[in-house]
Order: sequence, then C-alpha cells, then structure tokens
Amino acid sequence: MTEKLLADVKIRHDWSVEDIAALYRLPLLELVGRANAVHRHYHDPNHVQKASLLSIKTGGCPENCAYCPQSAHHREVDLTRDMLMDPRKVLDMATTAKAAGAERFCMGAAWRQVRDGKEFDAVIEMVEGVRELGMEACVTLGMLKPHQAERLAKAGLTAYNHNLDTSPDFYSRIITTRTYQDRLETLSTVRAAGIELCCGGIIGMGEGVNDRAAMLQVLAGFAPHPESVPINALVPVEGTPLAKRPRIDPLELVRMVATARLVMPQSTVRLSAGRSSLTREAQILCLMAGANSIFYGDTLLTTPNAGIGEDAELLTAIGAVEETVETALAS
Ligand code: SAM
Ligand code: DTB
Ligand code: SF4
Repeated sequence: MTEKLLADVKIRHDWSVEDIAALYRLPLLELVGRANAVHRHYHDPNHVQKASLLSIKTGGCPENCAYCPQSAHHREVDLTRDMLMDPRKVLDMATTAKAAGAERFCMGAAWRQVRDGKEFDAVIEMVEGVRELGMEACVTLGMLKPHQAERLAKAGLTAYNHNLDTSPDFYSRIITTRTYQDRLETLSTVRAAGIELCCGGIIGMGEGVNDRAAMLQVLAGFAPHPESVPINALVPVEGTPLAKRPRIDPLELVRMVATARLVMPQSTVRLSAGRSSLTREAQILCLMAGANSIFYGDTLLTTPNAGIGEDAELLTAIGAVEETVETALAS
C-alpha cells in the first residue's frame, strides 16, 4: 500500500471541514479508490449486512423535520397514522426478516421523545424478543433520558439510531422544533449507557458540499466513531416542504459514502433511504466506495425500498450471497 493510502487508514477525530470537503471533491476515481482501500483494510469487502426496518409507530410526530412524511405539521401528506404495534406482531415480522436473511432488526417510532409507561414497556419487550431471535436490535425513538437509555441497554439493545441529519449551520433550515444540541445530548446519553451509536444524515435537501463535510466532521469527532453511519438520499415525499426537491445525482451519494468511509474507517456505513431510485450499478459503486450495509425489505419506514427480489439479485451479482438469500427468493 502506498504511503498516502496508509495515512488514510489511521483513525482520527480531528478532521477539519476543509480537509473533509477536499476529500469529497477529489477526482471521483481517486476518491473511490482510496475509500475502497481503506474499506478493504478494515472490512470483508464481500460482506454486506442486511438490516430490516419496521415502523412500529407511524405518523403524528410533533417535530417539524422538513423531509419527514411522519410529521404532524405536514398535513398534506397521504399517510395513515398508526398506534404502537403489538410486540407479538413485531416479533413475527422480525422472525420473517431473519428467515429472509436480515441480521439486524431496526424499529422506528415517530416520537419526539420517549415517555415512561406502557408504550415504552412494550418497546423493551420488542428489543428483548429481537435479541432472543439472535439478531442485532436497533431502535429510533427520538430523545432519551439516561434512565431510559439504561433500560434499553439492559434489554440488550445493540444500537440506538439518532441522526444529525445535516450540518450544524443548515440544521435550522430543516427542523426548528429541536436543536442540534438536543440531538448531541441524546447521543451522549446513549453512549453513556454503553449502547452503540447509529448516527448519520441525509443528502439532497439543498445543503452544500461544505454542509455535508461539516456533518461528517461532527460524526468523526465522536470518540469512538459511531459504530453505524446511515447515509440517506432524500426521498422527496408529496406534502412535505421538500417534496419538489430534485433527486440527488447518484454520484453525489457515492462521494458522500466514500468520504464517510475515509473519515470513519471502522464504522458500518449504511446505504439507506433513496436506494430504490438508484441503478444496480450505482448501488455497486456505493458498495465499492465503502458502504457495507443495506436496508433489506420492500419498505423503509413509510416509503418504498428496493424490493427483496431486486436486492437478492444485486447481492448475487456481486457474489455477496448467502443461502438465506436463496431462501428469500424461493419464498
Ligand atoms: N423520530 C425519530 C427521530 O427522528 O430520531 C426516528 C424516526 S426518523 C423517521 C429516522 C430518520 O429517517 C431521520 O433522522 C432521517 O434521517 C430519515 N428520514 C426520514 N424521512 C426521510 C426521507 N424522506 N428521506 C430520507 N431520509 C429520511
Ligand atoms: C435512517 O437513517 N434511515 C432509516 C433509519 N435510519 C430509521 C429511515 C429512512 C426513512 C425514509 C423515509 C420513510 O420511509 O419514511
Ligand atoms: Fe418525527 Fe423523526 Fe419524522 Fe422528525 S424525522 S418528524 S422526529 S419521526
């Protein structure tokens, strides 16, 4: 490995926004080449983790995130609200996801924050059940207090998803009902309870390259780095303030994934929302650039995902195929 590439594999927490933006703007093949070298140094390049996603409580959220179809502020969105699901139903779905090859089960609730009581007790039961199935369990429930994080840790929760979404500067253009600082506090509460962090963001909301770099700087500043970093491309949903935003150029997503891989070499980088509008080849470029997980299943939380059949074909095409994928195709 050349000296430059060896320098790239070092774990650092002191990146400047300028240096991250310079990586992002490298000639594409140079960027992907460097990211791929770092990726291969730390990860099995043929393993793509399949995570399954389920909305356990849908819609009616009091926050006003401009991208989100589940915000109660966006009344024009065509979405049916749903109460918290029954844990037995959730565990049935986790069992099906496991049989289809998912290694991780992620559950999302459209809450501003967790409240103690029956609903939180039910979520704890879901986490325990998913862990008993032998899968990794991740939840995203909004803001958390320390005693709630401790209960989740005790239930065996693998990771808590709480995204920064964008840069500190651009944040107030997207959400005004809570602050960046609120997000950072929940993230430190999660860490203090010994739960892994799943924390990333969205591109394609009108932010610039420097905003993308600034978000990566905050993420890479965490010590240790978040174990999991979801990179979402905005899915513009009718009725949300960002409905008319054009879909991002897939090569911007490739650049974002590659830059995330370079500044957080050991993290699992998840190619998340927006994948259904990418060609197979664009997805493979993202995997070359360092993504090593996909959300697997026909829906994300409320929007369509690439189908399981298509994903099985994708994984077969790259040779990252396991018997379980064959099972999924057969069923
Ligand atoms: N309420 C919780 C919260 O915000 O932390 C959890 C659920 S929220 C839907 C999880 C993440 O999904 C958001 O932080 C955002 O990054 C992503 N997301 C939501 N809507 C999206 C969209 N239309 N396109 C891309 N990503 C989206
Ligand atoms: C994340 O960063 N992306 C996932 C997961 N974490 C919870 C959610 C994507 C949601 C996309 C819009 C929807 O389907 O509602
Ligand atoms: Fe609520 Fe989360 Fe959607 Fe924001 S992203 S409106 S907090 S469900």
